[in-house]
Amino acid sequence: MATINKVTIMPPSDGSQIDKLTTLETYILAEEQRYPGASGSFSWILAAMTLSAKIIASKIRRARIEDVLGAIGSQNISGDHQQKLDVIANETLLRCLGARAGVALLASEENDEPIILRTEEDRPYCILFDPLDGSSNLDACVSVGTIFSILRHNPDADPIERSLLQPGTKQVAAGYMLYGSSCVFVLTTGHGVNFFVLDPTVGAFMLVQQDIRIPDAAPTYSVNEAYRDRFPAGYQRYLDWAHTNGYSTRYIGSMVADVHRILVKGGVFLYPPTADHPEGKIRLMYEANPLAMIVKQAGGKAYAGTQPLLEIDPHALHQRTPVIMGSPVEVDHVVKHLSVE
Ligand code: AFP
Repeated sequence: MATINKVTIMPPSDGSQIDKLTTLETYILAEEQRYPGASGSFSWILAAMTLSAKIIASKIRRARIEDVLGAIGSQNISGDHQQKLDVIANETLLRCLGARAGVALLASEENDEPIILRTEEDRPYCILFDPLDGSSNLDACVSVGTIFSILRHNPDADPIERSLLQPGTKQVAAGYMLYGSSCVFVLTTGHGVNFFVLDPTVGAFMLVQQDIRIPDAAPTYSVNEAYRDRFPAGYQRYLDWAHTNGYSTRYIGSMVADVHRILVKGGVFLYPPTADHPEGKIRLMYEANPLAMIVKQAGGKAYAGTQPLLEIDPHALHQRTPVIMGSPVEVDHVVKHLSVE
């Protein structure tokens, strides 16, 4: 018999390791038992995430029928053209999370400023999220996802919004929901990475893989190679090396989907700086940091150029960062090419 903390799981009769009857809610309650005296607010926050995921997943499935595809004509602070579903996903998360007592601050890619909710609770949390990563792909029915990062609120932060500006190493949990051919919820609370899939027939996320490990190596890179001439020389050297060493390329254009594929199959995701965007495109606080925590917890690596990504000391909520993350051997190949003069 396997145990998830104190929850005992009966082995399935077909000899496989997981009975696929452990829901995300069961898992969260079992996690809570690690911390005697826990108030339960963290579990309520994760329950709000699963509710949001189910709502957003159903909206995406019905998007063409309900005529909520396409842009709304405005841009967010990062300059992205907001899609109708960006707004719907953002409102869903703000409403579900905003109602939870343990949430002090919320920050979203779609809101210029963070939302200060309540800071008087005992040990409250800050939650940062990208409601719908890859949303410019929605019209083409490509996988998109929600990415989130959870930090402890720092009551000494002055002004209070500075509580959000903590390095990725301080994250207490991170996860993503991927709305693809199945709806996936990948979560780490700092003790490995667990993988859940929404069973639409019962309306619950079921644990399908515990402590998922990223393959050490796989000859696949994921980058928008059309920008190659605008990348710094080290990245171009890496691409030349990959071309002559039998590498293959896969690029979806939704980072959450690209990183999920790499988590499962191995490889490396790159979003380098370019001549016109020296900081790269990916947002540090609610895209790169949470995905980097997951990749690292699964045994992978994550860098911003030659600097460990999770160690970046943030200076702004919407700041961008270059990204290299994935299988440890593949990340090392890239970083080695950056270091050569
Ligand atoms: P959107 O959410 O606006 O579609 O942007 C997605 C994203 O931030 C990230 O998920 C992709 O990896 C990246 O942009 C793709 O950017 P390029 O189109 O420049 O390759």
